[in-house]
Amino acid sequence: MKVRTRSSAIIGTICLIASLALTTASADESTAPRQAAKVALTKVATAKNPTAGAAGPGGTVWLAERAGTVRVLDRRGLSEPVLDISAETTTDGERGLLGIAFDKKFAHFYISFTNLEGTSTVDEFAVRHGKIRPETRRTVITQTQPYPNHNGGDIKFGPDGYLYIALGDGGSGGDPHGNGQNLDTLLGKLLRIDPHGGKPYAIPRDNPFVDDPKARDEIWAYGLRNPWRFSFDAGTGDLLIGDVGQSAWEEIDWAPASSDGGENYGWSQMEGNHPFREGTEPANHVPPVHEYDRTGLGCSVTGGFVYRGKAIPALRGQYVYSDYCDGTIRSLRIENGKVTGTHDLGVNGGEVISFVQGGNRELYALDIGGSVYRIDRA
Ligand SMILES: [Ca+2]
Repeated sequence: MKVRTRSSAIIGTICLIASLALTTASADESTAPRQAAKVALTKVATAKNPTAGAAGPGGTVWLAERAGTVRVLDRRGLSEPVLDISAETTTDGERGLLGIAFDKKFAHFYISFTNLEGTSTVDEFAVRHGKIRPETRRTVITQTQPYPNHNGGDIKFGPDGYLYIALGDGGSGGDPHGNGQNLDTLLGKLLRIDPHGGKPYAIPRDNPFVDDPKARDEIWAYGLRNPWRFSFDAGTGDLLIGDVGQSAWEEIDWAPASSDGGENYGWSQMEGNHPFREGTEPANHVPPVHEYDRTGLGCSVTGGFVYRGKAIPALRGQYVYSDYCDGTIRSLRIENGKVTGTHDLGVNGGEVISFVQGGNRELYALDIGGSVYRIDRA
């Protein structure tokens, strides 16, 4: 296994669990009937604690750095910051600039960060000719946070053109306020809003809880602990969520593109397929499509993307993901909502904090230590 260096508290504290149980990465690929795709990691840039990225206009890849800067990666390399909110965020706990997204026409750019009070915040900027217009900045949505961890923070536009926002359960440990199952809070949820349909945003009329007066209308799915990274399959529109576990089970959740929303992924009654503490499995629990324990494959899942690029034909259609504590790049073959193959792709991206899908649908892996890797065919 690779040697881990923890050169700074910043890097150490972003780990999404209370205790780091680093164990030998002895792969247990018990259901790998087919040969894994052969891939290589090509280091294409060095950023400062990159946390997230998004495909930008003109074939660029935009990268968020945790302390609050955004840089643009193109053929010439990584730019100077095109946005700097470092005076408005902190990097204690699991805080910082945690997500970025463009809408489909690259007309607006969104940032997701914790502000100086620790409040989760999504802001919007207009974009003209590939450049952010700072004077157009406005806040779309905020959510106060009771603790500095489990902020979620990923943001993505779905195939339906709506903005999805992942929020963790509020933090501490064990979901002390029961937010995961409480439909009266946005914590522990995946939200779905229309940032263009109203000010500050509109609720899509077909959101699953708009007719339930006891539930927040923004909620798309619930029962999530820390849905750190999620994505939509660029081929099918299916939703995949990497939900970080408490201390036993890391999980990948899945919903088909045809879903009407409202999925209950179980937390904090369930951790993966297992009752959490004395939890009772909810009748509507949607179990993970994949889970793994802490005996070898890691301790904090980093959700990725279904690979829809051209460079690695053998990987096409597989879900690529990793684990922050382990760093091995892995893939799942998922057919009709069932995992039919698990693969260790044989490369290690370090402390893999996020994946980015470029405009050409090739994938990048981000090491919080700074390395930006493109996943290539070996
Ligand atoms: Ca779950």
